Amino acid sequence: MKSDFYIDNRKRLMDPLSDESIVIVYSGNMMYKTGDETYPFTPNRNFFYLTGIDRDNMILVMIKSKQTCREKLFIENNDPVLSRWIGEKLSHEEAEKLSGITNIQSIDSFEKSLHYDIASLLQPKVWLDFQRRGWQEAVTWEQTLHISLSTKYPYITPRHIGPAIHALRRIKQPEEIKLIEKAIDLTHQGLTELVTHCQPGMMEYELEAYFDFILRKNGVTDKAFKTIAACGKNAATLHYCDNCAVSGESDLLLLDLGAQWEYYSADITRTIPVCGHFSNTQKTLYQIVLDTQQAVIDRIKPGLLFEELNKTARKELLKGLQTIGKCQNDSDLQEFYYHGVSHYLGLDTHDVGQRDVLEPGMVITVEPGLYFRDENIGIRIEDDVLITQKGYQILSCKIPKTVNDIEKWMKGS
Ligand SMILES: [Mn+2]
Repeated sequence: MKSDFYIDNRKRLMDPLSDESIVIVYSGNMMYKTGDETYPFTPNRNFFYLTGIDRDNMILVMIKSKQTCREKLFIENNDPVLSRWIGEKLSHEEAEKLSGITNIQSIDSFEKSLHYDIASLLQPKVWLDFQRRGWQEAVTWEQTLHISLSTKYPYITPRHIGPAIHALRRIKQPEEIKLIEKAIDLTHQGLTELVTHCQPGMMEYELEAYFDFILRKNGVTDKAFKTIAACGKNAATLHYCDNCAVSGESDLLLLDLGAQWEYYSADITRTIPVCGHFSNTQKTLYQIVLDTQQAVIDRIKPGLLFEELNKTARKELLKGLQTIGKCQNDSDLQEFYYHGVSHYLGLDTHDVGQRDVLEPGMVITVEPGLYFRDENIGIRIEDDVLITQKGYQILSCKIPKTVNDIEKWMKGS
């Protein structure tokens, strides 16, 4: 991705903010694991969206004053001794090239610089990214800064910048859609490797390994989320990812997986028969899910309420289950279907932003499912769909999903 993309994102974020705004976004900390191990670092996606940099402990500061915007990026200094162990830190030149920010400073001067910026404004408004998943989560860097600010500058009340960045991230630019398509293509290749090696008696993790091999071979550094390779009854657990059971001859195998490419996610689900062909019962149930998915996709166009997608999915699944006598009314459906049908897709797999009205440039998943715990069956079919001016484009349309196409795909044709 060129730095122009990030320059434009910063501009679009700052333009609507009032004069004397200071926006501060942190890239994130390395998370401690055990002993002297840390978890692999992944950047705060809002920081990445504004800078294109995926290193820890960096601070982006943007100050709007007299209708002009100044930008600074604070980064760690290189340590010649440490660099022999863990490599060089990002240089000022590299940081500038990636982000398009020309004012790069040492992180040691952040506090001094912030005081100067605050003191230079009459009524400074400070914006921080206060993203929080739950009450129990650890105190974040932003909250620590908030406490310091409130103590030292009691007239400042920091506000939450997250929603404004999320609103921008909902609409994908053409270059972002290309990266999602790349992630989908790699996911397709990995899936093909998996399904063509699938044999009864294999462990779920063995099947997963075929997918992983193709991703890694193509330079993928991380997956969009933990792969779900779930046989039989495991598929009825929505986020099953132990992947440690043996696949049975008559099982369906649910595969919910995705590559990540330059931090953009693919999110695909296919359900295949382990032995290579669907039984008649499996076909009937599978077809209900597939028809439902098509009915939901058919409705996609700008202006449609997100909630309409869920309503359509429920209506179609219910209709299908009524014809085979498994359901009477909508309240019975809860037994067999218990999740939403769509979410946004992007820098996060369950991407950010209000789920209200569909607009061109959004990318959503469409993923109806049916789960029959008593019969050891879970079926879900998921595609990634771009909202266009006129309607939609299925970005993952090349990945087989009809009964016939899946059986052919598994044979390697
Ligand atoms: Mn999904």
